[in-house]
Amino acid sequence: MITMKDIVREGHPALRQTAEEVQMPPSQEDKETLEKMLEFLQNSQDPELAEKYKLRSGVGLAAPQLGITKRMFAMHLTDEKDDLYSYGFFNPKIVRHSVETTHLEGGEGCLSVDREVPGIVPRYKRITIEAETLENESVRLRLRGLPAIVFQHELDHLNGIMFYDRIEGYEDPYKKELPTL
Ligand code: SB7
Ligand code: NI
Repeated sequence: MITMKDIVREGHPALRQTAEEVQMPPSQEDKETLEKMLEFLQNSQDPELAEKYKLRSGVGLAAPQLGITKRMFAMHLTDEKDDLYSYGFFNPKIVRHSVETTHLEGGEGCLSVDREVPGIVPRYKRITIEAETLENESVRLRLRGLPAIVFQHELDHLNGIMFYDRIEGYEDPYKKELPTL
């Protein structure tokens, strides 16, 4: 099973790379990785398992966070209506989005970031997405609210973007320094 030691942290190059498309149909190995990612999220939200294995609670996990630069991520959360959004996505993309933006009042966090980074992270309020699922289905979904925010946070990981890159005026302390001459 995946635990916190499998998750790479800031400074790891995988978090700054553009991930590669996953070949369809996915290999058994890619499917198993994505299944384990979804399982990690479920475990991390189970108080007993989280305590037992010292897991930080997460609603999303992208393959680059395991050092795997492939375009796949898992999300597992319920929205304000208690509808469950539990998916493993291959090659996800946003095909349409609102002009209107939203953000989480308390900002965002990341399992690859071991510190609090305060600040507003603007996200599209509504998105239409397309992806291949773990169940080998092509889906087109409309997301809003928290599921839309999480999808955008995870999609950013596939493009080497960290949530704080979107905070106005924030400087990345892990940004590669230019060698001093
Ligand atoms: C707040 C937290 C997340 C997404 C959007 C807002 C997910 C945190 C876990 N991850 O690091 C997933 O990449
Ligand atoms: Ni993250």
